[in-house]
Amino acid sequence: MRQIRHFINGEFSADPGGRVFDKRSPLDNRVIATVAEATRAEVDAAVRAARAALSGPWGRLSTDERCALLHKLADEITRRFDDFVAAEMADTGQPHHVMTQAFIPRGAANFRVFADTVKNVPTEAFSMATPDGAGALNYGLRLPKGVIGVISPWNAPFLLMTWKVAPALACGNTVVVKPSEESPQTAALLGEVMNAVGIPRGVYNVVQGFGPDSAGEFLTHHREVDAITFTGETRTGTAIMKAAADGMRDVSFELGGKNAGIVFADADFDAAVDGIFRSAFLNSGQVCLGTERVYVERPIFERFVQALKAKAEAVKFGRPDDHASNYGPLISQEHRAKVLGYYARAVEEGATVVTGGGVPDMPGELADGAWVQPTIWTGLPETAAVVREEIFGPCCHIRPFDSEAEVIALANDNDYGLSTTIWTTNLARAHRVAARVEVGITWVNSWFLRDLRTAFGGSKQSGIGREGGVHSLEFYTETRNVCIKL
Ligand code: NAD
Ligand code: 6OD
Repeated sequence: MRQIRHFINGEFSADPGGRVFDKRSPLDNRVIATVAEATRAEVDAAVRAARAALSGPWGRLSTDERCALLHKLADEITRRFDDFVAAEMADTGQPHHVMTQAFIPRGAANFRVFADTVKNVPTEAFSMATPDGAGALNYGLRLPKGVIGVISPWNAPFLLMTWKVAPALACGNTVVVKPSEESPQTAALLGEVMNAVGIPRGVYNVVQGFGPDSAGEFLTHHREVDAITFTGETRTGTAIMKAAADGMRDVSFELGGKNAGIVFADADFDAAVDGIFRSAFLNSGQVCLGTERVYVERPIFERFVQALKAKAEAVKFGRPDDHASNYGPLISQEHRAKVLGYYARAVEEGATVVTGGGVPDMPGELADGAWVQPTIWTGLPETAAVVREEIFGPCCHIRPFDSEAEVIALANDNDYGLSTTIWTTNLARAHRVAARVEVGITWVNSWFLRDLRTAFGGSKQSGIGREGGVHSLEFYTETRNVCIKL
C-alpha cells in the first residue's frame, strides 16, 4: 500500500500530523493508497517554507539560471515519464494511450514553454516630455508576486497542476499546491523530481487533503498566500473568491463548462463525427473543454446521430494496461452517482436515449468500479437540466438546427462560456461564428489542439483571467513602474 505524504520545504513529511484518508481505485474501488490530510499547522508550515524560499537561493537566481533549472526539471520529468504515467493511471483509471499521448507529455511541455516565455518577453518603456524639456524615462519591472496557492482538480491532474506551477516558478514565485483528494500521486512525485534537479527547498510544496475545512480551505484563507490560481468547479471558485477577498489577493480561475459542438451540413462528415466523439467521450467525458451539447444542421442530423451512436457503442471498457480496452471509468463512486443521477433525470425530462444511459456489465472485481456507459440523448428542450448543467461525464444531447443565427443563439444560451467546436468547410462561416460564440476558446474542425502560447480561459461563469504564454505572466508577476527624470 502506498503512503502519500505532504512535500514541505524539500522533504516528504515522515508521519501525517493530521488524519489520513484512503485513495480508492476507480477501476474496482480497492484502496490503493493512504493519503495524509494536512492540518492547518502543516499548511502553515508549507506556506512559511514557500515564503522563506523567496529570499533564499531561489530568489537570487537570474532569470537565465532559473529557466535553465526548469529545463532540467522538464528533462527529468521526461526521464521519469513512465512513473508519472503509472501514478496518474492508478489515480484516474484512464487508458494508457490517454496518459501517454494527451496528458503526461504536457508536464514537461508546460515547464519548457514558460521557461522560454519569461526569457523572451520585454517590459515596457516610455519616454515622456517634461516642462523643463529634459524629459523622463519610464520602464516596467516585472517581479514575482510571491507565494502562489495552486488548487487543482482530478480530471487531468498532472497537466492541470503543472500548467500553473510552471509559469509560477518561471516568473520566480514559490508555490504551495493542493492537488485533488482524488489524484494525490503525481503532485507528490513531482516533489522527488524537484529535489533530483536541485530546485531549492521550499520553492515547491504540496499539501494533501480535501477542500472545505481541510487543506484547500486552510491554504486559500492563509494570509501569507499572495495569489490563488484554481482549476475546478464554478461553485468551488465562488468559495475561493470569497476567501481571496480577505486580504485582496488576486485570483486566476479556470472553471466549469457546458460546451457546444456545432456541426454544419457542409462539414467533412467523418472528421466531424470523430471530433465530436473525442470531445464528448475522451477521458470518460471528464474534460472541462468537452462537448455536452451538440447542434447538428438538420439535413445531416439523423445520419450524424447514428454515426456517433455506432462509435459510442464500440468502446471497450477495461483496465488501462489491458491493450484490448480503450475506455476507462469515472473518477469515483461519488462522481458516478452524480452522473447516473443526470442519466435518470434525462429520462424523467423526456429524452430519447439513443444509446447508453446505464452501467456496463463488468467482470470480476471490475464490477465494483465507477463505470458508466457513454450516453447520447436527443429530443430535450434547451431548458432540461442535462442540457443546461455541467455533468462532467461521457454524455451529450444532440439537437438539430436550421440556420447559423439560430445555432449561435443556442450555443450562447448558457451561463458557462468555456469552449466551442465548429465543424464546417465554409471558411467565411467559420470566422463569423467563431467571432460570435461567447467562449474563451473556439476550435474549428478540431478539438483540444493546444498551442501553449495562446490565451486560455473561460468567459461568463467559466473563469476569470487568461493563462498561457505572456498571459500567464500577467497573473504570476506584478509590474512596477520606475520613472526617471532625465
Ligand atoms: P472541485 O471544484 O470539486 O475541486 C477542485 C479542487 O478544489 C480540489 O483540489 C478540491 O479539493 C478543492 N476544493 C474544493 N472545495 C474547496 C474549498 N472550499 N476551498 C479550497 N479548495 C477547495 O473540482 P473537481 O471535481 O476536482 O474538477 C472538476 C471540475 O473542474 C469541473 O467543473 C471542470 O469543468 C473543472 N475544470 C475546469 C478546467 C478549465 O480549464 N476551465 C479544467 C479542468 C477542470
Ligand atoms: O490544455 C490546457 O492547458 C488546459 N488547461 C486544459 C484543460 C482541460 C480540462 O479538462
